Amino acid sequence: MVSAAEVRRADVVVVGDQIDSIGAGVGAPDDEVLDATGCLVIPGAVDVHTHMDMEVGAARSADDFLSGTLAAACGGTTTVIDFATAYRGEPAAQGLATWHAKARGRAVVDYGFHMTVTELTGDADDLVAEMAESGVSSFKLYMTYPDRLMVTDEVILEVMRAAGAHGAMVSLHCEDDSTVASRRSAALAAGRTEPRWHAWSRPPSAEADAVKRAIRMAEETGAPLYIVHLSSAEALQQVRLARERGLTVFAETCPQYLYLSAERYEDISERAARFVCAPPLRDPWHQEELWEGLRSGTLQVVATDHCPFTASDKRAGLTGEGWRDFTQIPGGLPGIETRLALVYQKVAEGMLSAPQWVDRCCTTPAKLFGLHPRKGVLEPGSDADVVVFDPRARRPLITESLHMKIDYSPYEDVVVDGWPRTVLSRGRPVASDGQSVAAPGWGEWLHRGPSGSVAGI
Ligand code: DUC
Ligand code: ZN
Repeated sequence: MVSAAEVRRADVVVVGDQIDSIGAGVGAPDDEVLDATGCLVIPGAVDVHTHMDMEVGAARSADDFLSGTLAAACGGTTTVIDFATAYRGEPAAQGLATWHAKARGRAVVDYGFHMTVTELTGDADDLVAEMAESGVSSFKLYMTYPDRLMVTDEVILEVMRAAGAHGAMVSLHCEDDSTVASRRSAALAAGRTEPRWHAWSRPPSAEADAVKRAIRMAEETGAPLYIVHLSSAEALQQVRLARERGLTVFAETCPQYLYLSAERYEDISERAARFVCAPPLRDPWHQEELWEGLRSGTLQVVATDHCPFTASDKRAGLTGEGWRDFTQIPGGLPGIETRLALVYQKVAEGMLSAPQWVDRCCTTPAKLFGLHPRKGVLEPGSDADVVVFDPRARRPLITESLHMKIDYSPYEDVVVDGWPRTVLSRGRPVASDGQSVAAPGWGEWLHRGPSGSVAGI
């Protein structure tokens, strides 16, 4: 059994939908037994960054709450937190209701929502209090995408102040939009339309500048800050400096930034567009820095930013009529099914410890987003979300072996040393040997409280 603290030999007794007891020789003679000999038994993984069934221009992320959570289950993820969005002119409660309707009766594992705020029409305290009552204790704000999502620093400061006072978490997409906007215009004016110019228009310095600004605002307001999808060494350095100063700043990275690089944009075929995401993939050397950030604890979480598009959706672009330049390519990559195994790969290679793997993929995300101790740990009283992970199950991450609604895999050339053999969600099998045995609607919505125990993370 692997926890965020240790590896030990133990039996885990599940009664109903919860963990009852853990230890050597616990359990009764007539209990049904799931033999996990030779496997690692870990808490169900928690993915705090997904975009299911999300409209982006004429496109829509390919996985809905059924297919996406089914794929999650097959890959060992038993809790997801998706981003409900209140678009401009829409009350937060309405955005939340829309996302409830997308997920209800479809999700096969438990799920919660963050609230994405795209404007502030009333009092930030009222918004945060209303969402807290509705079970949403985290907010996401964008420092880029001026057309639909970006908010001003004034709005960020107001939401931070209110969130800090209510124990809620503020997540920020950090890319400095003035840099992005001027580089975009320059590239387009010069007729540079290919995907590689997408990466050029969103350089690491734009991410680092925004991270620095975000940290300054968190310091000013005293609110905890969570930086989503950190992708570059320069941004990582800003997080490191802030944490060394004792600020309550957390950051996640994603498998695409750990495994893939900007070389993908050099592909002259249409394949390059499949790797368009924001922030973009970076030069290969950033990957080592990010892994080291995870190992040392400067980065606390691996989440996915799961936002898949099919090859034809990427081709059709945001207009639906074929993209004419990189600004019209829907951004996002699939990842909800492959995260746990891709991070475990570095345990197999000796770079991370097994407890660090569990910590970054299961325990800390649950703690930061108000789900602990119900999720993210195997302890008496926690939900019986259990993964029996077989470290001998080699698996090529090819499209045919995955359940995400995609017709290409970003990790076609990767073979991982380990895959979940059995996955339980609240005591019930939802995946077995990489195949789904889940029931649509089994997943329950999670009414989340304040983040609580973030001290020491
Ligand atoms: N970036 C992406 O690439 N996809 C989804 C949202 C985002 O910010
Ligand atoms: Zn995202």
